[in-house]
Amino acid sequence: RQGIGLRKLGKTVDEFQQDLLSNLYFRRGTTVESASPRDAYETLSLTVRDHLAERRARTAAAHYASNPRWVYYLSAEFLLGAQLEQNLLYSGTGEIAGQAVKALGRTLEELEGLDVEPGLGNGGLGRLAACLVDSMATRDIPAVGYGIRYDFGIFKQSLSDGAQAERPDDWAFQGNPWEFPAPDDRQTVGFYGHTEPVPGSSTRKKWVPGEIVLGEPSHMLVPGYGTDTVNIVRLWRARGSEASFDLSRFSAGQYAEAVQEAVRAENISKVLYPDDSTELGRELRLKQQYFLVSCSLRDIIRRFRLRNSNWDEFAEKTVIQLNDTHPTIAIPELMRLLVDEYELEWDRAWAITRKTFAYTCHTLLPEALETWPVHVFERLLPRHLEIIYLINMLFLREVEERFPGDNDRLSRMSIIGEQPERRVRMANLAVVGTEAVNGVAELHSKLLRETVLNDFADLWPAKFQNVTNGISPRRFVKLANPRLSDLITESLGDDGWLTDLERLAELESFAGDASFQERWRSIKRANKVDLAAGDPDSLTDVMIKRFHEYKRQQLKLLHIITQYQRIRNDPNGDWIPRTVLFAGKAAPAYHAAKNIIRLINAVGATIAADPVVSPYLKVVFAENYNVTLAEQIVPAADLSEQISLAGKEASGTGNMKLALNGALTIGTLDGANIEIRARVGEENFFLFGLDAFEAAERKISGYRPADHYEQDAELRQAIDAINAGVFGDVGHDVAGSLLGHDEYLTLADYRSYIDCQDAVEAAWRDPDHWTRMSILNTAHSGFFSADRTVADYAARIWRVTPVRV
Ligand code: 26Y
Repeated sequence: RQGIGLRKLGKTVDEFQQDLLSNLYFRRGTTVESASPRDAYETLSLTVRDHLAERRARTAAAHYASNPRWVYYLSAEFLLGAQLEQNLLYSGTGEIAGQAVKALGRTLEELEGLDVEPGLGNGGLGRLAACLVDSMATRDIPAVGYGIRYDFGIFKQSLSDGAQAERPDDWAFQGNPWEFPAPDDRQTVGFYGHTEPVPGSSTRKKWVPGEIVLGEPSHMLVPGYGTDTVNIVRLWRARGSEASFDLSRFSAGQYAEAVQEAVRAENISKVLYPDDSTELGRELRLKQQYFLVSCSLRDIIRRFRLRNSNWDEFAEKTVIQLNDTHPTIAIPELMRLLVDEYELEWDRAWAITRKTFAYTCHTLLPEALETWPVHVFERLLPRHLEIIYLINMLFLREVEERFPGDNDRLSRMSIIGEQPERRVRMANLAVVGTEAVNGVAELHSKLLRETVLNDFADLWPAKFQNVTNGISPRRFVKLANPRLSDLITESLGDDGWLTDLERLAELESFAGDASFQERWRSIKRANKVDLAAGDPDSLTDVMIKRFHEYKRQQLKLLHIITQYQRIRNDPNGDWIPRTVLFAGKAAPAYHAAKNIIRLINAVGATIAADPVVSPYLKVVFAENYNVTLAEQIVPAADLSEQISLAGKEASGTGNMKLALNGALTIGTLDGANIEIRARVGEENFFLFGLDAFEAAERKISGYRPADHYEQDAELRQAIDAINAGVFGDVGHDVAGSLLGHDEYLTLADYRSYIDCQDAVEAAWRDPDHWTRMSILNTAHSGFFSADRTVADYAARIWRVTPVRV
């Protein structure tokens, strides 16, 4: 603290209360008597924030002094989750804050209920970004996350007659106490326009943009756990310049026209695109991407120049991680800045650029690979297209040298695709312009090398790596599951596992202990009571993730219908009560996924109305799945559904959260499921279905879903029930697509899945056996800490060393 010369922040309840009062008076501008709950929430948040801000100031001072190598994590999405509870934990003020707040007539729980999570992401990729910045801070890695401060986050989902309805998410409507605006660091971003030659130079060009937009940053604090480091996530918001307001039109009464330019500018950061994994190719999205990249690179360069002057040091001091291809225009943008603005030679600029970037791929789905029509690019970013052409020409020359005369290879590898129209292939650009490329689970990285990026792996085998994803144990165990956390801490003797998650292996010695098992079960039961989704003694079976056909919620649905029919056919059977809990959003334009949601709710309603089946089977759809809801569901789950078609789910991270909290997985050999199974033990994992190789074979050899329908009576009865209208008139489309193409081999895996669910029930009948398996899942999930993920990136891709504050 001496370093930054501050007075002490409150460390006792009394002092904390003093700080609350001064914040209430001086920053909130109100009094105890007239304070609303919102005032109390804001005041508490500001007071907690001060504790982190003090550490932030010391972190910034330490970083400035050591002029370290920095990691910059560029991501179009950050799903940070609610901030208050996390920041109480990370600042160590939870205890005194609770008491101080109580003395003022409020409770922490009440105020935490007012904390709105910034939904600035769609799903896995956005949440991964949040877990990684958490772990970078925890590991004392100098890092900044860069993203977009969308006015509207991921839409709010509700059900209306069982169908998904969407409402806008104006998340900061009442203000956001966690964010520090930094208007002095605003940047100017150009779009459109044309380029002009620069006399005397063959590579440099002058870009004259046709539109100028301002980027205003604000940042959120990202504290490390158990260390003093506090990093930041810097989020950009688009604004019109002063000149974008047309005063003369306004004076003439043309109010809409007077602001139209400003509105156009501000639309860039207006809303998060709600599509997960399906590329739409809207110009505004490309604008968002360039806006993020342009603001962030200028900020990175500004920060570099605070302590350095030689461009040859740039790549030593900087590594920029691209979270999927969304920020890939950073590659031509850095070239433009170095060549056109800082006047470096092309080859020198290219060497720096290639060494600076690394790229993480999160998909294998062809429809998720971003490509932009050349004409869109040319209009919006004319100079960048020229640079891409030059990068491509030089790159193809390199390929031609290695593989002379192999024209097919050249056209596959080209950054510009020609068929059916000319498009810029962002993944190709990302591979060509980076030092390292990684997938997010072993299988995914292998399939990237062997399929989608095979030609590139031939050319540069050493560039390709795997870094298996991970999750924050602080958020997804400590905060989400306090009961389990307390038991673990008690059993291990200390809470060091929170930053050294492999220590959970020490739980193995308790797995067979009857009284420990009893406590384990009672915690799970209490978590189910809290969740209140169904009978706490029923098997709580959860499928929580975005709705997508490749994830196969429709397969889970076929199992539910089969179970429903079995119970109806044998009402006096020895049935195991089960609560099936779904949660997840479908992209608003993804009709097939929305139909699956409707059918789930229709089936759920039919079952609820059936007195024979409803004692044994309940289907719940929890609306508006987000990080906060995940934190409530995950600790209560008995069974984790990870049933994507093998070869389609890059990794999955919900699978890790659930296993870590003692849910058993029923899953395919896909993504990180494979690594979970390898670690928790195959006897503690319910495996079914085709593997990725078999799935690909099945497709090639002419898959006929009707064969399965014809040969499997239970399957036929389930589909016939849908078509006969047993669940109302919804479901024809779902059944039609299953019997028609069944793109994701749902019917091929049906029998194996049903039989595996029977094995789940057999295991559930023996509570000691089940509990033992549950304990072993937690004990052997330590590998899936994002701290390990970050350590892998740091050692093998970033080559950064920690800086202690
Ligand atoms: C280009 C646009 C349509 C787009 C927008 C969002 C494309 C993709 C996405 C989001 C992708 C995503 O969330 N992918 C998930 O990333 C997780 C973290 O690596 C993986 O665990 C998960 O398997 C993968 O689907």
